[in-house]
Amino acid sequence: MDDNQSRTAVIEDGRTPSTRTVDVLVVGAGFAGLYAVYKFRQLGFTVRAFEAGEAIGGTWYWNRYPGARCDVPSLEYSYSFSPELEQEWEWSEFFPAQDEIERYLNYVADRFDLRRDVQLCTTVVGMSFDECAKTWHVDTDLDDKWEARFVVMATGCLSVPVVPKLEGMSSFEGKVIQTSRWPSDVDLDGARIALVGTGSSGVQITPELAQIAKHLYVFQRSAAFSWPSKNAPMDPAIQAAVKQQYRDVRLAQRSSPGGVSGFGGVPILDVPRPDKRILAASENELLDALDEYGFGACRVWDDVASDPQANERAVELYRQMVHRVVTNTDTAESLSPRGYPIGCKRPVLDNGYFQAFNRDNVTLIDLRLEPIERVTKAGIQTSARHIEIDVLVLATGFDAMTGALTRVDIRGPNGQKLRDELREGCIALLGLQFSGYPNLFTITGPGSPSVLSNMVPGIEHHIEWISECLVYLRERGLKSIESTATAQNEWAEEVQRAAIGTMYVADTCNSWYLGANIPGKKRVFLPYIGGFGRYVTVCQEVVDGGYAGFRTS
Ligand code: NA7
Repeated sequence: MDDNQSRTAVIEDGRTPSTRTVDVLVVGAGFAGLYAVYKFRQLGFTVRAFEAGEAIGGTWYWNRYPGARCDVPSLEYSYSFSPELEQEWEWSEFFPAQDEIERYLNYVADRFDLRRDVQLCTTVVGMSFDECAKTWHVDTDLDDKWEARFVVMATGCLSVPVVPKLEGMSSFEGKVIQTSRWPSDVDLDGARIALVGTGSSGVQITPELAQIAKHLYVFQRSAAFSWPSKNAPMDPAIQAAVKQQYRDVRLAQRSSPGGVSGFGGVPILDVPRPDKRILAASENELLDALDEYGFGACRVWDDVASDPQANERAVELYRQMVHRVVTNTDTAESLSPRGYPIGCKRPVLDNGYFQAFNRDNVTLIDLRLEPIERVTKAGIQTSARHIEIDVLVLATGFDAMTGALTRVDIRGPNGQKLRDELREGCIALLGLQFSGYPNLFTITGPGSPSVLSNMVPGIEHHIEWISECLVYLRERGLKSIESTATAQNEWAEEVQRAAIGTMYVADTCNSWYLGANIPGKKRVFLPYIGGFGRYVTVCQEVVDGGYAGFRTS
């Protein structure tokens, strides 16, 4: 970083001509990778981002399935680093759809001339740290070699899809499409479609597929908790008002529990603040709440989040609401969640999910009653029948938070592999850095609020923290920084402690936050739930303490 030009020249002059050098190598070109390029470049570091996709956008490039939409208000799910950008960009809907976010990111890339430092269609496959040179050696699938003093993994939290092992899948003669790898040129009009998976992706795509399919079969393993998103076209008055007070909005985000300021409103939260106990409520009060707030009724009581008995009472209310909406009693019963609490998995926001099951061309297959035996060349054989289909859509989730890190062969100075440590449930100090892997940073990694808060402020905060750290090192002539094992372990304990008593870690809860959707993945609660605001304070205290918990050299 001190004199990159001459280092590059020396290297190209003789020893390893194909090795190229930058100060900071970034993996990924979504929200995080793009801002990293902007920020590090602005501070005078040379930077190169590698992106496996054919275009920028990360999550919002890959997840182009019909109905894909963010569950954070658009005015808040946006960069804060440029006041000009904040004013220029006009959001068209309250919750932004995939294509609008992708357009936004492309606009940002052009607006700040970021593309020249982003290399597309390139997968980083491995990296090892040279202790003497304090440098990472990085390999890509193009067989080119890079050296970088610092590596920033901007690889996303939900970027490695889970492909279920369904017997006979290779014999299927129709199309198989993963929602997170949705092709741009597919036409499903009039097709017989099987959809497997009813998390956010499955719930969002169901009403869309229902409108075009000859018949849609939704294969459900667990019933989802989903709430009507109440999405609407952007109100110009709200957009103008938020733009006028964007600095306050951003400050409020950084001190809030979830990285959302609430300026401009959040329609889904249009219920009174929970301040009463559901266990103390009468049957009439419950019914009144259901009449008034519908699916939102279960959010009105404050003991639901912490008391399993109260939670079950709220789930029962939720089930009653499903029965009110879905006309077929058996289908409604299958769509009614059982066996795990509200607040265990990420809540889903939908746009007519339950209503879709009232259509004649939509059938729910409850896998608890009718499991899949195998996929055949023409369809799916369940324990009860053979269903002929043309297309199999998989909305079966991701190896969340650590999947993209374990896919790269990352080796520390002694040859130790990060993927082995992640398998054991290792959590990064502040979700930013793993002990034993100097100069390697993770954006919104395990141990940070990450997926529990608004990702964009979380990403910006991490990149700004890392940039400040790199400047600190540069100003002092230091070449490396590494979290200590002690500090990392203490933080990992704090991350687990913070989740105790929440439904996220209830005995009956099996979610991707806990790695429970991946066979063999250690059950550890990966994100930090102590609140984004509190986390920002902790990170600042570490800096103020001269990078307490980190070792520099
Ligand atoms: P999720 O939320 O992990 O959902 C995956 C769904 O796929 C879920 O319903 C799973 O059932 C189901 N699944 C997974 N494997 C199978 C098999 N083998 N058979 C049947 N069903 C299966 O992923 P999404 O993509 O929907 O959402 C991920 C996040 O993206 C979301 O939380 C938002 O933050 C955005 P299960 O519940 O495990 O029984």
